[in-house]
Amino acid sequence: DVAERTLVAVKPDGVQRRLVGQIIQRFEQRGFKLVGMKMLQASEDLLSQHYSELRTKAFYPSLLQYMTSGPVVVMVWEGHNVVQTSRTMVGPTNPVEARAGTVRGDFSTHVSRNVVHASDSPEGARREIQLWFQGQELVQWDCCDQHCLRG
Ligand code: YYY
Ligand code: MG
Repeated sequence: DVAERTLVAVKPDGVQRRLVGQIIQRFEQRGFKLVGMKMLQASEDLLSQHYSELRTKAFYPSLLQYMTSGPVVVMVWEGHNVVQTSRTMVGPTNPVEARAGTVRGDFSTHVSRNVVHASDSPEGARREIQLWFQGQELVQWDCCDQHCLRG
């Protein structure tokens, strides 16, 4: 029985602005467990699968252009209610609605440069994790504090 997992990605603007460390730190300090992480230049093919639900939107071409403009850092985080909690930590899609204290509320102003991705549902997370990671890239390990955190 595997605990809930979610996919979080630092988008090209977040990598360029050297925000990777601060974003990882927020998930670590919240109490989630990192079970996969890599940096890559995502292909248009991968991103078109990742964002397949958005392909009819007007912003889709520029979204793909932006997401392929540089490397991303993709992570899988595990823990109790990690999908919903991560969405709360990341904040609303449009930074104008994102409160200080959220990643988008602290680091972004424009919806097209909103620094991070986080899966929006457990089913979406499963789909996205399979898309971005090979099974053997995910690490099962015991975190020494997991009994305190009920992770
Ligand atoms: O899940 P989340 O990233 O918060 O938003 P989605 O509705 O899934 O859209 C994905 C991505 O598309 C968003 O993070 C930025 C971009 N986007 C945009 O550029 N302009 C919009 N009006 C809406 C979304
Ligand atoms: Mg989304």
